[in-house]
Amino acid sequence: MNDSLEVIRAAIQTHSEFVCVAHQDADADSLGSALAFGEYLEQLGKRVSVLAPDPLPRSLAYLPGYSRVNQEPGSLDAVVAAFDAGSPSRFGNLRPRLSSAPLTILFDHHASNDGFGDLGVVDRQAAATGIVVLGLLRRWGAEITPAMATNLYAAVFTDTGGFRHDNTTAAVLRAGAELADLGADPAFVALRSYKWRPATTLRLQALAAGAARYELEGRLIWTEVTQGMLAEAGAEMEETEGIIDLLQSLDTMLCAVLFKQDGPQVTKVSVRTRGGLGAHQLVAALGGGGHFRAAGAEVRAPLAEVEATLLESVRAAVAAEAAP
Ligand SMILES: [Mn+2]
Repeated sequence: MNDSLEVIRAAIQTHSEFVCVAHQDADADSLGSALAFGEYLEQLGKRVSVLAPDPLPRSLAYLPGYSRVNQEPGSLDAVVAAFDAGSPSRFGNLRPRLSSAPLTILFDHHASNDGFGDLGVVDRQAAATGIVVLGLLRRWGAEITPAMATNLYAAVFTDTGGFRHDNTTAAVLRAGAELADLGADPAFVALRSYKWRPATTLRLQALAAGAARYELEGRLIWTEVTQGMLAEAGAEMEETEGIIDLLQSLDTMLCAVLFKQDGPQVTKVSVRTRGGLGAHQLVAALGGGGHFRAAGAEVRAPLAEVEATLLESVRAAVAAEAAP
């Protein structure tokens, strides 16, 4: 779904109140894009609230404007601008706001995007939703403040894994440079994104890495985070963020899978791939989605059941792939 930018701009001009919404388990791409776009709307004289589903990750507290998130619910007549999700199911406790809003505008880059929303810009080639938003703000001649630049830089930086994933193109690096010129501090964003872990997170990472299984000559690596491991580390579920990065650093891996026991009947899955395996295809049978290299799912079933189901199909897919 790609509506003309003029149609979207006209829709923005005719409304006075907006709610900018990040997705469940918000990341810097989703929340940074929502905060930057919210600031742009305020430049236009709009009333703006920025919302994120509970729980809002504390690790994003460095994003400018974080303290305003979820402070003002906004009116039910407000237009909803939604960021960085391919399906309305990704908005957790805020999902009813999307269906009741007079107008929903979606900004996204997921390969699995199902075209929800009344209006939207979905660029499946974009490395981040932050790139989509930056493109709009440029086209519309917005004044990009240092706070907006920092939010968009954090969006682009983290959705490229710190400019390391294969979506790190020359154009993405130029966008990073442009945002640095506009006031983003690359060293500060890098510090807070990848070098700023509480001890509980390190302990949890050690437990999860220690429990990792290596299969098919290391082409498949997977592990789990159980409620017991969280208790042992003194950690919250949001601290699982970096574990999939540990798994996917394995030299031999074609597929890395992390299973998270969110509750007795709720299991979350993260998948990363190399080579010809599409991560979003591997999680499709679980109702999940995402990108070619990174995808996830949330399943209403116990941990052991989800592990058994997904690992069976993943083993078959990995076994059919040539070694890297
Ligand atoms: Mn994203």
